[in-house]
Amino acid sequence: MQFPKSSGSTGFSQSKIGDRSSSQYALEDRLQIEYLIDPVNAQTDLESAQDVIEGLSKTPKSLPPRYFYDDHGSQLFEQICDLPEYYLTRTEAAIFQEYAGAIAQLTGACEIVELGSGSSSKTRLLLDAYQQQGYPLRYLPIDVSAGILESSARTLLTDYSSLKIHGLVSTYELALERLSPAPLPTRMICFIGSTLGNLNSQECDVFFSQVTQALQTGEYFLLGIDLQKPKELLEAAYNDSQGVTAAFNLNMLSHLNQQFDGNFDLTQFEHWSFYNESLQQIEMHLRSLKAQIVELRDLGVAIAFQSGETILSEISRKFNLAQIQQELESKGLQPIQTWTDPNQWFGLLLCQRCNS
Ligand code: AVJ
Repeated sequence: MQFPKSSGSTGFSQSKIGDRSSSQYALEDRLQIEYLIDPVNAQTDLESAQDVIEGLSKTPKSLPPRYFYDDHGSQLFEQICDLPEYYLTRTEAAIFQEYAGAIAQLTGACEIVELGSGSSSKTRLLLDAYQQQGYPLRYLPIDVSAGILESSARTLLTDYSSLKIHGLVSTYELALERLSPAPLPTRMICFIGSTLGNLNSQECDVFFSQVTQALQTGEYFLLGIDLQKPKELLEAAYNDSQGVTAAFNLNMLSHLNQQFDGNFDLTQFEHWSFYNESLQQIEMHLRSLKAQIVELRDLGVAIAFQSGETILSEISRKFNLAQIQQELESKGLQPIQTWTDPNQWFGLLLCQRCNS
């Protein structure tokens, strides 16, 4: 099947998923999933393959972090979220627990759009708050991993009987370009879990502009970011004692093997991560344990590694609240309220698109 490329201007495939046995009708009727990318054969997406070739051809080598998230990678990430060292998820969840009601009150009824929805577990706290206010529940999850998008959508629909879901299997960029007008009077784009940390400051700039473009005046942007803190806490969170983060990092290579008929030998690479204090970012690398040549046959490339050579697989930036507030404001996203936890480890910002 051919899926449209991000540059394409025509319509995209659209379907309701699953069987419509009569008992399930109500649930299926509240679910729609659109594929803006082909989740199975992304090698048909030349732009995406180009990323990989470019990243592996330059010095130092790098790969886009979204290649972490095949279905197995998404599962490993869920495990990371439960690790004792990985304070991010539970700290952000605690902030939601405390302030989701305040968020719902500030925005009023709105459609919740979530970039990188994954398992949608924190989103439940928001849905609960909107439900308590008596607002209609509409959710537009966006994720590159079709498996986790579909399964979490189904679970949510079972748990929230009036919820309507319109999911997009898509990259953020593509989804922000293609968002059709909100069915409710207003919309809130959520980018939580500190996924923003994956973008360098230039990419961050572009991303904020894309968010501004996708919003109407008065609509909302909810941003969750990891804040600066001592190096020891940060490095423990990205080098957990059970090795789940290492497995998550290495899984990117197995994803590439599957996607592009590659022959990365996972035993000949190792996980390496550290906090880069001058750039205020965690860096995750995959380090080659020997001199070797790896082929990605579908892409027609052979990549030479020196012993000890690294691939940068992810940056995870740690932010300063005041600074990010300024940047948002300069992009037409006016921060109207911020919340943190008692340790000030994690920050949640609600912004409103202002006119101009
Ligand atoms: C999903 C990008 C927020 O940077 O903490 C977790 C990904 N990488 N452990 C992060 C991740 C290693 C995570 N984000």
